[in-house]
Amino acid sequence: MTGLQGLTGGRELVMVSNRLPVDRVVEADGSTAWRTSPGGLVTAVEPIVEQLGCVWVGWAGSADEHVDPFEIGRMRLEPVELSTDDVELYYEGFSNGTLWPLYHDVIAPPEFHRQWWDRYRKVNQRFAERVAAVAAEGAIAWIHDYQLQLVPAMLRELRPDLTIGFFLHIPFPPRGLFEQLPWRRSIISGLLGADVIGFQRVPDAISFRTIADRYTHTQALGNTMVLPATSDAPGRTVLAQEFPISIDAAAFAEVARRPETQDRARQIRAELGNPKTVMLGVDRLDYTKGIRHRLKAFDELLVDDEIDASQIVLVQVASPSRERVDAYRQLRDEVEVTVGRINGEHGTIGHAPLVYLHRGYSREEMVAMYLAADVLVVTPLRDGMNLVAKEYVACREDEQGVLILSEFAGAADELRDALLVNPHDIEGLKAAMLRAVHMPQEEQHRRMHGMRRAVHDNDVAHWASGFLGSMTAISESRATAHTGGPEDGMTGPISIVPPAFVPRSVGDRLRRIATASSLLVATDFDGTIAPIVRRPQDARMLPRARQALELLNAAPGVRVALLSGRSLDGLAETGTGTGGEGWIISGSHGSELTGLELPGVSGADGGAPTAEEVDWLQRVNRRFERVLGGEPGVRLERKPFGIAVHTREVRDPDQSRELQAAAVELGIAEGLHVREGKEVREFSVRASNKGAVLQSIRDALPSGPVLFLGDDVTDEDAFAVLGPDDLGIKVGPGDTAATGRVPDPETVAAVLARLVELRTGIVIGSD
Ligand code: ADQ
Repeated sequence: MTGLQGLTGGRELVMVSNRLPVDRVVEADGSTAWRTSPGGLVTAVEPIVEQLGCVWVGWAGSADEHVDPFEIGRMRLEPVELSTDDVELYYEGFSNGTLWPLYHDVIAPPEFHRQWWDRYRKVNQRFAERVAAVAAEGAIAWIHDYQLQLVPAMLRELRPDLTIGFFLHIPFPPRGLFEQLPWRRSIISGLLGADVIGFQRVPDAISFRTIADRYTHTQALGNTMVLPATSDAPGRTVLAQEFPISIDAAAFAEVARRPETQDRARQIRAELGNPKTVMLGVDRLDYTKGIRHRLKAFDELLVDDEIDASQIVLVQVASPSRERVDAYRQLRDEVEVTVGRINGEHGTIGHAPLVYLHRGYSREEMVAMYLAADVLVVTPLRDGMNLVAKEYVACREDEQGVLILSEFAGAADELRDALLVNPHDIEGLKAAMLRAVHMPQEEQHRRMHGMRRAVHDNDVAHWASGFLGSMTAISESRATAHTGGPEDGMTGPISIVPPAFVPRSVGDRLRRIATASSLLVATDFDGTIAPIVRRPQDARMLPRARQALELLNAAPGVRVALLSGRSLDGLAETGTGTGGEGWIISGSHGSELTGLELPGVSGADGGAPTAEEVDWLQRVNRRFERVLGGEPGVRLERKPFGIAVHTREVRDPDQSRELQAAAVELGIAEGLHVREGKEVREFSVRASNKGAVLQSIRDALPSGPVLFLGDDVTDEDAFAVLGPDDLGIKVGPGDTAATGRVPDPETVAAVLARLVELRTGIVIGSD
């Protein structure tokens, strides 16, 4: 894994989690040592801190014990002490007896006790104080998981100089469940102390924003929550969105490639009696993981003689977890009785169809097990992500093996080529197990190939850079504000934080392109120079951005281009004009163009769709109108080459997503090109994109660097065509090919104003 170094902009990184990422082990000679502890959080985060170095604040794992700070590799560990009562009330009680079941679809009934809550608050305060005491000036504090949801606000109170991020590793519940929590308002306010709040899946983030909207005085603008100023705190913004976590896929693949790992995998199969099929389950022994359902399906297949007990083995690795919590003790008893019963009924002296392992293993042994397994069965009833599924895929360089995956795991969003199951549907689960056992190698190959690409493209470095990148963009804006950087003079008083200062990293690169003899300044419209608003027709370009673009276009050697997904007519609706100021304007994702003659791209008054395209469009419009036209909140926008389905005004986020999915199905059935945007799905009869049109525009102009700014996924096509001398600036969070990032349209306006100043010497004030 490479490329993380620049991510914190030289600031200290402080990780905060309930447990430190290490366990203390007693060696054979009686001495003690620290070993990395198993678990999702550690697996994901370890490779990041190995590269970046960090301070890590957390509990060392044993109650009533004081442990001095110590160092391992590039980590300085700062233990927080917990008493026996703290463990019982804050950890086993409120964290694992209230929040864990509540956030996992109430699979077990959550208990609400005021005493637990009271201790949760106190322990969170202790964590916040500890971080406040050890963090360097201006550090980035990254707080993890449900045990510490109050820490962001508590820490902000103590250390307003820090940039604070929070990542929730487990699901965030739907509103109907979260509202049961007597302390719901406090939890939301606690989280809103962060600058960035990350969730595993889109529905988690949507649910949080909806609830925050309802219970606090915040307003959601897309992924950003706007907190108004109060008498003792300035207004500020909080980014709340999904950042799906992943693994260090290359590191798993490397272990899998080692000859000794492959030998061990063969040995494991031999130890199991070389059965025809090895199935594997790997989970913390937790009631959310669907182990009971898995065993039930396996048992029924054996009872019905659908699988042959002598030809198959299910290896269930169940790592010990929360053994002092009642629900976990009961689960362990139940699983162990079931395993004994199944083996008693179907085993022979030399062969047991179920192998149950209740202990932790090294990374090498885990990988050997993944390689030995023909089928991995992952059946949680609810799971934030599930890294085991991704690890299995990362290890299977042979592109063999079948993954059965619950649709209720976050990983199901990316691993679409798995055999997706609803674990509550035992018949469906049995069918999937049978399919897996009999799946032809060709099909295994096809599915594994797709999944491997997903895991490698979105590895943990992507996750970390998305999350840290968002925090750093905010932190850089602040640092410039505090130290009065060179851009200071061009911005006026600003009431909302982060203020529109040009991040230093972007400022340096702007300086490089500003003096080129020819310069193309190209920008997206919505979300980039015009803030996102609920009704698309209400969007307006920020006056400061407009003024800057007009000055740039008037400057010798500079051309300004606007590249929008909107049609040219749709842009005109926003008062942007269609080239009156001499700008190059491209609409409909590159299908329309005005202000420059290009072959193959239609102008505002020429190059209309062909007769065939017109017929196609009419049919498409009729179908979309019939299927989606009557849905409340859906807006259909006819475009010269297609149709856009806007769902921003659909009130229920679940329904909005379903409608988007329905639109995509319809579009695919009609053979249209589909493009995903923020709460919009666009369909076009022509394949065009912003990258292609940007390339054509630059080819038609004198050669020189290009500045491109954009916020949406559709802008990635344009970032992708930029070269090393160009500058791409992504607005807001999310994966990107752009090399620069700013948090919001106000900062885009500041960037453009800065460019005007560098190029022309004219200083534009703030709006
Ligand atoms: P977990 O519930 O712990 O994590 P998961 O994502 O599956 O679940 O991670 C488990 C990790 O522990 C994997 O890396 C696995 O290899 C390792 N592991 C499991 N059993 C082991 C054993 N016996 N020996 C050694 N290693 C073992 C929480 C959330 C998840 C989310 C992660 C990360 O519940 O939904 O994916 O955090 O955000």
